[in-house]
Amino acid sequence: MTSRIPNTICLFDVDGTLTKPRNVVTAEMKQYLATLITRVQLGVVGGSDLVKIQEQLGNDCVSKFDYLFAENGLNAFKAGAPLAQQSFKNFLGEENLKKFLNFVLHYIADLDIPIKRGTFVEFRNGMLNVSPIGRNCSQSEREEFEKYDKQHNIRSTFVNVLKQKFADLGLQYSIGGQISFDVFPIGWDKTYCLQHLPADQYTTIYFFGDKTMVGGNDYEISTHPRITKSFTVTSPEDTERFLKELFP
Ligand code: M1P
Repeated sequence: MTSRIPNTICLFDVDGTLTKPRNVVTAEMKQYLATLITRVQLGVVGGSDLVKIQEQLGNDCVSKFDYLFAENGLNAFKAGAPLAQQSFKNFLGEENLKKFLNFVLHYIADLDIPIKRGTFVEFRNGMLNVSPIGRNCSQSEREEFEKYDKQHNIRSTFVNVLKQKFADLGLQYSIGGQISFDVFPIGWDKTYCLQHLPADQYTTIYFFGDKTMVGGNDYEISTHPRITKSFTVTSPEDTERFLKELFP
């Protein structure tokens, strides 16, 4: 691979970019990327964990790209080998984490909502997921909570309290689903992975993603100053079409 284009890398989102959403990569796309990597460096950045990315891109995917960034780069691989690991727990430290969790659990205990179930906090590697009703509610209970929350702003009020109380912790909050919100450090979106691509070695970075609109999970990286050009794609076929124009 000595004759590859210098200082240049193509970075790909997974869902909707290299694969159809929640699908497995096609044999054709795999073959195309295997050819392309002889000409230019390739990397993947996905929000999912490594297991999920391997389900979509194949068990051998870590060795098929120059860089593979699972969980936006919290779990990073270079040339098939582990490069760096980071976690929410390491970021906050045990003391701050305990204070935060204690406050969250007290707040939920004091919340007067129609029903509560179990698993009020799900501890993930890169974030906490907080649910006032509890994650193991049934589907119908989930839908009821969502309606109740729209009327009573349970989650947004909770988030505002946390923002004030823990303003010094550098956290951001996202109310994306029906029954919970996510808590994670500011900047732990897809731009997180760029720290693993040294600026003097990578002067040209092409990014390909389908959710590049404001609020989409590719937005921050697609507008980052280190991205030379961002391609908004509608499918894996669209990604391949752009690549063939870029690297005829
Ligand atoms: O993808 C949006 C959200 O989906 C789930 O939220 P909920 O269970 O509240 O519907 C969670 O996986 C959450 O982390 C995620 O942001």
